[in-house]
Amino acid sequence: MSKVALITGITGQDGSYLSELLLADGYEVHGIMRRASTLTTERIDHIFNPEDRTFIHYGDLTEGLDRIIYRIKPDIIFNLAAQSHVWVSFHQPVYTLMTNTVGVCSLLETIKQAEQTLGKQIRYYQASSSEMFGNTPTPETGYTEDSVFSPCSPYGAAKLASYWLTKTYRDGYNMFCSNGILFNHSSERRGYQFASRKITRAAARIALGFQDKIELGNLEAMRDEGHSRDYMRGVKLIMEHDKADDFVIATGVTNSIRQFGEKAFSHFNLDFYKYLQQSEVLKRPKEVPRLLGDSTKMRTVLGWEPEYNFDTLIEAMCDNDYKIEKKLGV
Ligand code: NDP
Ligand code: GDR
Repeated sequence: MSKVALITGITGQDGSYLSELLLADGYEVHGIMRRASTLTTERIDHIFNPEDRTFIHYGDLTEGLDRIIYRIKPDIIFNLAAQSHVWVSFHQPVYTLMTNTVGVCSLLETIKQAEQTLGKQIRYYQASSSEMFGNTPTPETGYTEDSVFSPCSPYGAAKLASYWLTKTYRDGYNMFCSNGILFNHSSERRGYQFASRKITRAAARIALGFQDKIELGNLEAMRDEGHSRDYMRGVKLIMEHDKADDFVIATGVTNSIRQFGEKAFSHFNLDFYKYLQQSEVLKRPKEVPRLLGDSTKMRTVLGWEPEYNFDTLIEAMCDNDYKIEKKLGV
């Protein structure tokens, strides 16, 4: 019989890649999706077919997940849903905490009760973030699972509370609850509001003559950026491991947003600085200056290796955006 997986945040970047990996491995995949006034299933339309082990349920992290869990009786839950935008978290801090922390706590509590009622173990994955390291000085070889946390945004603080809740339920109730501490990852499916995708899309549009400038905030922040598909392979390994634990997933290389911009624009033989406008509004009250991850534990314990690097990630994103924007033609 197929294992039953439930994914919150299935309409997001990571949810779509994870669904593909789980389906390829024989899982029955259920996803939770919010009602929206516009279509949000673009990333998963190609895989969802209720006649073939894939199901969508309307729900929200803050309400009603118990009904779905009792109905589908999952073996494993991947909690990827979040208000995932750091800049937005400064503008909507209470909402961010309601979703990213209170939502997580009520989900863990529901799982605890459901394990007893249903008489089975339900594995739980928490999408933790490198934003939790915040202002902790970056170790030479990168942050590890043992580094000190020092978040500096409502998003980072909310994710850190949920990281601790996940550990608390693991240690306190002997539940299978694991944290993946994932560093930045983008892809051809990255949301357009994040710096990486905003840059590759703008570069493609400028190359096509559809746009004439790009507005960005802080260019000096450094990020360790990988590809979402590689990272979701890692998440699956974390959850199929024989014991619940916490793992850092990162490439081990860091670059500034400035370097990302230069590389993406040079992919189209464009000079980044000719089109750049700097905006104060896009800056944050507090910024994480330099993120670099050390994923030695992932590599040695679980045998994980990323396939993409900084250059191949940017190439893939630029080529994909060029294709999309050319087809749109405006
Ligand atoms: P996305 O922003 O692409 O996706 C977020 C998903 O969460 C969407 O499906 C969104 O639904 C859903 N969602 C948001 N709020 C709620 C809610 N209240 N109830 C139910 N669903 C909700 O993020 P990613 O796929 O990039 O990231 C996945 C997770 O990993 C997030 O938790 C993020 O914080 C975390 N993370 C991401 C990293 C990255 O670099 N990508 C790094 C470290 C952690 P909708 O489509 O309706 O908006
Ligand atoms: P981040 O990603 O905050 O690292 O969170 P984001 O792409 O939003 O910012 C990266 C860096 O770029 C700078 N920046 C801009 N950012 C955005 N969004 N828009 C701009 O116009 C812009 N100009 C400059 C930012 O100041 C920042 O330094 C991502 C999310 O996926 C989180 O969910 C995840 O937890 C972390 O990565 C790890």
